[in-house]
Amino acid sequence: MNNNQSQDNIMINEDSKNWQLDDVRADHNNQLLTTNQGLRVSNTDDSLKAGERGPTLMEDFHFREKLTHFDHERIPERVVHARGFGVHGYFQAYESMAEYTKAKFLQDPSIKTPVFVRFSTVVGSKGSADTVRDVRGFATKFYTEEGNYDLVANNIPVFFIQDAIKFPDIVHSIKPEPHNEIPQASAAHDTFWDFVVSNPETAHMIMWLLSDRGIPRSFRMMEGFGVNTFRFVNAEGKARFVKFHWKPLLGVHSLVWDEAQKLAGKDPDYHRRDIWNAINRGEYPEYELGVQMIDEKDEFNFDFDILDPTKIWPEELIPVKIIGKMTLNRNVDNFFAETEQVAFHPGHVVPGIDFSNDPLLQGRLFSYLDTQLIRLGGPNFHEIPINRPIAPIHNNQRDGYHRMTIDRGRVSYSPNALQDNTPKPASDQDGGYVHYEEKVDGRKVRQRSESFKDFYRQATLFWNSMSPAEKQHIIEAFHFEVGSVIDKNIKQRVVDMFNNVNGDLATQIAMGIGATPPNSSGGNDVTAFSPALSQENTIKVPQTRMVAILAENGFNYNEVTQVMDALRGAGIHPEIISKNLGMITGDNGQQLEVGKNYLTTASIKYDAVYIPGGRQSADTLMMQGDTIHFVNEAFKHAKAIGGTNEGVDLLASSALQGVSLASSSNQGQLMSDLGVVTLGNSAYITNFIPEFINAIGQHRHWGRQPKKEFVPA
Ligand code: HDE
Repeated sequence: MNNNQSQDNIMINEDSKNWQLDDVRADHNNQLLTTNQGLRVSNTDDSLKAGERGPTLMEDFHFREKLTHFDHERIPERVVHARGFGVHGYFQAYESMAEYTKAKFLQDPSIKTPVFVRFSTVVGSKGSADTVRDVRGFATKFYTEEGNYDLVANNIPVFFIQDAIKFPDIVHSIKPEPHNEIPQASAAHDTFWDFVVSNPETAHMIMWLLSDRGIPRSFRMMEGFGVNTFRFVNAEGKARFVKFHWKPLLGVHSLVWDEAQKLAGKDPDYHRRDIWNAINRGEYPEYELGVQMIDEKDEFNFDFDILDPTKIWPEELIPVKIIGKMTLNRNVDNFFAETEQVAFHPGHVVPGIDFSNDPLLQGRLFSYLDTQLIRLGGPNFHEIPINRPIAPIHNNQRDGYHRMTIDRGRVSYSPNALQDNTPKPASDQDGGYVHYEEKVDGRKVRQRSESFKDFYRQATLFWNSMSPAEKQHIIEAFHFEVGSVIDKNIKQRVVDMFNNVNGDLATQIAMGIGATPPNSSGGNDVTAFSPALSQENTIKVPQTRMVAILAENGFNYNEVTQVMDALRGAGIHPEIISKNLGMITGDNGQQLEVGKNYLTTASIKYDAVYIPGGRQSADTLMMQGDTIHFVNEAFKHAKAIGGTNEGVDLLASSALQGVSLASSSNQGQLMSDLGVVTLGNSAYITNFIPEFINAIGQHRHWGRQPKKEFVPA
């Protein structure tokens, strides 16, 4: 047989994967019901019985097929990252990266490479809540013309452990405790903190996990990090160490802990709903791909080991070069077929991307393939449509569970003469993958490199880089997580361990959890900080934010419509909330439709609140406990709040401590204080609107909580 080159020459574009999926999409609209054998079914509501009240008959093949299929509907959930949400999109390079890598999808800015991204939490079961405190997975499959490349990343740039052999231990410790399967999707329990204090290499990752990064506002507002050190290799064979970054164009933003916990009950699907709705509205999440590169010759020039996955490469030291952009623009047709069956593997690489000896990465290269075999039932998972590369597959692998390909011919071995020794290995020039020829020389030892043994200095760098509000959030997270631990010895050891990071931090932790503060001052000599680590310095834009407008009959129609139009114009989504669903009537007799009532939503689902004027509306709102609670909760969560005219009266009767409001004696006054924007007279509404939009874009207004700001002990 000839290797049919023309058949294999493929043109990749954004829609290539979508077209490929067309082969397996099934639309059952307006069709007659059939069995899986294609037999038309006359009744699917009554089983076949011997008499109307008699026993069901074995003969009922339709009943047995339907129930058997149902009984087998589930596959094992992922052992970690069980709860996830997948979306399609495409990636485009900004410029050719040929100087650094021969990976074709990074060469030509005109090529749109299709991608599939699965976001996930790590610890919880498939049915757990989205907003728990956890690391988020951010796994991307690039369907390139050279085969699939998987960038299996997290939203935190470091990991708990340094060697993959400890992975079962860390995961066992953080999962629900085995005797009673409690708690679900949470690190706040004894076994996890026992692991932490027994493994000081976890210190840096714990700082990130307990920071705001552990409770993202949205998948659309998270960074992604490849964590492990990889290699770029160019066409000349020159290699560089590389770390991968995703940077969201909406900035990096988080929830607050109280909000995250409440959302877990009120809307466990908060994150998946958020990205699903955004994509359906055409607000496509975008992330820039960045790389940090280190020359092979500079491998040992840093005060940390560049192969250690508990270390970042500080961006101020090794800048992130932005090399392209990913746009997520299509939701899945079917969750199971796509999101549940997608199989990622850091070993899915293309020429130009290679590995390092990072011991975590080396272990991952084994684990991901192994896990797919048990989860997806055999070695043919690459044939499941979402996993199929766009590049053609030719090899002598055959058979196995659920084989779909009908391989023709009698040759399934190599070398062979009967088929002119095809399919034959491709040379480097033909795109054959050649591993980077790293020189390795060593004794077989079960040991950790001495250069991996600095566990605290970067944890201190992280702490130093946090704003006062971020520091306070970390302390409160310790109070919750370690406060939930029962064993007093473990609690004390947490204090002692984090005294190595920072003495003030350890003292503050101790005070909240009933442990003894350290007697030595603690910490280390790191005084540096990295601005790139603080979310305070992230992109802040109002686009795609959700605003609740609280109104009742008699609301000021002109104000509300002007504000809604302006918000929409700024890419913000206003929604009217009222006691009852249906229509509410404004002060001019015109009506607007209510989006939600107080039972079907809550302030935690919005980024900001606006209370319009209208005497009757404001008076009704002031009588409603739900409304007052809504406003107070938004205030507590540091969200933007707007009020105009009589709406300001409602704010005045809420518990917005320490905030100055526009006064009714100065009707034209616009007041903007700590993210609360108020106006006495709607004639000046055009002044109010930009100020309110600006407050929304700030994400949160931490200055409201001065009493809670971190005060060194
Ligand atoms: Fe994973 N990891 N992991 N991991 N990981 C899995 O593979 C593993 C690690 C990450 O949406 C599993 O298909 C080992 C780091 C993501 O389907 C499993 C080690 C990072 C996902 C596995 C690590 C990740 C996984 C479970 C060494 C950040 C979800 C299901 C300690 C770079 C992918 C599966 C998806 C999933 C093993 C550490 C990211 C068991 C042995 C570091 C995003 O194979």
